[in-house]
Amino acid sequence: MRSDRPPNVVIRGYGQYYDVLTPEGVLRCVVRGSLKRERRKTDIVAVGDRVEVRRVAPGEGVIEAVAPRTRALSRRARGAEDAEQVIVANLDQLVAVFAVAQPEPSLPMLDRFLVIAEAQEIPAVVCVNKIDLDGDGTKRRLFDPYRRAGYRVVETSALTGSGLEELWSCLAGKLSALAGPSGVGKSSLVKAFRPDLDIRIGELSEATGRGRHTTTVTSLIQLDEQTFIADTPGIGTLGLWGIEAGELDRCFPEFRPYLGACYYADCRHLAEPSCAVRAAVESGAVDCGRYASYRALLEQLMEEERAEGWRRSRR
Ligand SMILES: Nc1nc2c(ncn2[C@@H]2O[C@H](COP(=O)(O)OP(=O)(O)O)[C@@H](O)[C@H]2O)c(=O)[nH]1
Ligand SMILES: [Mg+2]
Ligand SMILES: [Zn+2]
Repeated sequence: MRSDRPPNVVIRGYGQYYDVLTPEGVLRCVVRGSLKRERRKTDIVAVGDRVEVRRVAPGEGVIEAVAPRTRALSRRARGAEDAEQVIVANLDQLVAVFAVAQPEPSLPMLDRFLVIAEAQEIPAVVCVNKIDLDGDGTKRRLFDPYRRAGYRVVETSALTGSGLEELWSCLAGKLSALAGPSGVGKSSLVKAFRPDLDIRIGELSEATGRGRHTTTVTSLIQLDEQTFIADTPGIGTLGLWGIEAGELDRCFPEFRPYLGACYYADCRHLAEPSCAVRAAVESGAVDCGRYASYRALLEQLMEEERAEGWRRSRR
């Protein structure tokens, strides 16, 4: 693909149609027939893909080719027989947004997002918003374990503008997905960078606002020529699919220095003797809240694996 001009980026998908941002504006595109006939274990085109398009009419085009993806955030089935469903292609990082208050932060949910990012090898950043509600500075301390685990933690207030420069330095030139519960200020942060856009503040996402299952639509918001935010209501519903119980420990970066040191090579760090991870928790080197999340997620994965083994045995 030519690199002497800004590439065309898929910013939204609607069934068979994709909106592609080109230097000449947005084109509503279909996918070339011969591309569709290639058998692939992944979506042919996804939001975030860099593509070659041919304009066929004003505002309309055909996607002729798709550049190889650097990485993708996807829904994966555990079995290799099912294709993955790409949520965002070429994602540079996941930004997990939580508030110090209103709503109170759910650290187990943060841990889940971080595990999903680690498992899919997507760099993750934590954004702690609404620091204007943390007058005495105590609530933001809740996020210290994440700094110690090696994550970048950016403190912001979309209300006062505090920390927005640091957040910008972390977003600039990248495609980032914002993930976080509703009400933490994701839309407000995006609006702070693009006040001209019609971004709704204080609205429930479609997925939670309606009492039924809705297909989650991902779209890209352009902050500047090379900076994009993926508005992905779907991340909240991402299961831990595709993660095996035995690889969960690696998804906690601060556990990694200890992983070779347990007595049993396949130690799950529960009740096994001479467990280096548990020893690190007891000495305070590993945060006990993070370890509690590990146990809860492991429990869930082992439960899923048991259920799956049972289903398979009945086939
Ligand atoms: N105090 C305070 N309120 C904020 C901040 N950012 C957003 N809000 C408010 O929090 C509510 C939810 O914001 P919104 O951006 O819609 O959150 P989203 O659901 O994550 O997109 C709105 O009433 C915002 O005005 C902040 O930094 N400080
Ligand atoms: Mg919002
Ligand atoms: Zn262990």
